[in-house]
Amino acid sequence: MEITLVILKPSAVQRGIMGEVISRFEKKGIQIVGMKMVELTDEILSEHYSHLAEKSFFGRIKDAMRVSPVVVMALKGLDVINVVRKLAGVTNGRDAQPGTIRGDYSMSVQENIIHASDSPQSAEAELKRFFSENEIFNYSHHLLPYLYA
Ligand code: YYY
Ligand code: MG
Repeated sequence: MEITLVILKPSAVQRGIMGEVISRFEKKGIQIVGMKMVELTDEILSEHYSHLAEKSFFGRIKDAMRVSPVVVMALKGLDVINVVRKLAGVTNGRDAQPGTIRGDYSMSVQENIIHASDSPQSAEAELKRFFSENEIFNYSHHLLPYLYA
């Protein structure tokens, strides 16, 4: 089992689609093992988007993540890092396939509804960045035998 980090960005909060997006993960059979609303700081965003520090839009995307609080989620499942990236769709909402979260809800690159970890290494670092150990829960998921049968 893997755990991945998802952020419901200000675009999800402002548009009032947090519930719909969370619902997609639940219906897929992904277990929510951590979830909270937080205001992100410029410091934590500089770390989170450090791979984009040289880009001209670095300041702009950090500001966009501070327009409102966000919801950070820890999601657990088999191969869940990959599965959630597929559910998210490609970065640009206009290119993302219909049926994906970005494909269904976004017409933008910046305002693309969710962040999702892109590898086991980034999932590990990102979960540590946004959650303390006691905020990630281990509980039995009664549907597990059916979900993965
Ligand atoms: O992992 P993913 O979110 O799909 O894309 P990244 O390349 O890691 O970029 C992070 C974030 O930055 C992206 O979700 C939107 C924003 N962004 C942008 O506003 N303009 C770009 N040209 C590239 C990325
Ligand atoms: Mg990324």
